[in-house]
Amino acid sequence: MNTPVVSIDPLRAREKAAQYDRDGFCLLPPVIPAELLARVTPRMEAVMRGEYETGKKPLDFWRGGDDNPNGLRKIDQAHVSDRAIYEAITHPAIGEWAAAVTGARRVQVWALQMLVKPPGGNARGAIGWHQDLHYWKTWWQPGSNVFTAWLAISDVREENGPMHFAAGSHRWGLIEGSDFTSADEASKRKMIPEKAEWHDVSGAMPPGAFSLHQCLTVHGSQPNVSEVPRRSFAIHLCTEDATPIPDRNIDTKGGGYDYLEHLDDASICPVIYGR
Ligand SMILES: O=C(O)CCC(=O)C(=O)O
Repeated sequence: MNTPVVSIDPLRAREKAAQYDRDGFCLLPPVIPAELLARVTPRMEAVMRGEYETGKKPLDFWRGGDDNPNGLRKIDQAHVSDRAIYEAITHPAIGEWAAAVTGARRVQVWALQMLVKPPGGNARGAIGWHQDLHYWKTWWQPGSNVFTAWLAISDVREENGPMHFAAGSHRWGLIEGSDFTSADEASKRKMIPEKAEWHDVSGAMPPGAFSLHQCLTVHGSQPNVSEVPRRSFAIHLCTEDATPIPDRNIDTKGGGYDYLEHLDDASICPVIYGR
C-alpha cells in the first residue's frame, strides 16, 4: 500500500463518495503545492511550443477543431514529454482521493489530455456536452471502472469556462448525442432522456484542486471569457475492475493510437495508488 501523503478525514471521504455515487461526480480540495503549480505552468507552454524536456513527443490531437489559435488546445499524453507535468498528474494525493471516493484498491493513469482554453471568449474554446464512455467504448469492456480526475492548474472560475456536470446523468445509461467538439449549447437538450431532468452543476475550482467524474456523467464547458488561459489536465484513470477489450480494432499502423498497449509502462501509464 502507498504511504499516505494527505490525511483524508474518513467522514469527508464518505461524504465525497456519497456525492460521487449520487451525482456522478464530486469536487475535491487543492492537493498540488503552489511550488509545483508554478513549475508546471511554463512547462505546459513549452509543450505547446513543441519543446519536449524528455525528448519524447506527446500526441497532438486537436486545436479547437481546426488550427484556430483562439480554440481549445488539447494535447494528449503530454506527461511523456515533461517531468513536471508527470509529477503533477501523478501526485499521490490524487490517487489517494480517487481510491477513497471509488473504493478502488488500485488506481492507474491510462490516458491524459492537457487542456488549455485560451482567453477572449472564442466559441472554439467550448467543449460540447458528452459522456466519456461514448469515446472509450472501443477500448474498455462494458462495466469497466474507468473515470476522470480533472485537475485545475490555473484558477478556474465561472468566467474561465469551468466544466459543468449534469448531476445524476450517470444513471441515464449510454445516450445518443455526445459531441466533445460541438459549441452548440442547445445540443444538451437533445441528450436529456424522457422524464429525466437536467441539473447543471459548475465544477469551478481553485488552482491545484480537482474533480472526479464517472464515465457516464454528461459534462461540457463554455468558452473562457476572462483575460487569462484556463489550464488543466483531464487524467483518465482505471481501477483493478477495468478490463481492456482484447481484440481492439485500433488501426495503429494507420496513425491511430492504442492507449491500452502501454498499461505495463509506468512512464506512460503510471499506477498512482496501490500496486
Ligand atoms: O475541460 C473540459 O472542460 C472538459 C474536459 C472533459 O471532457 C473531460 O475531462 O472528460
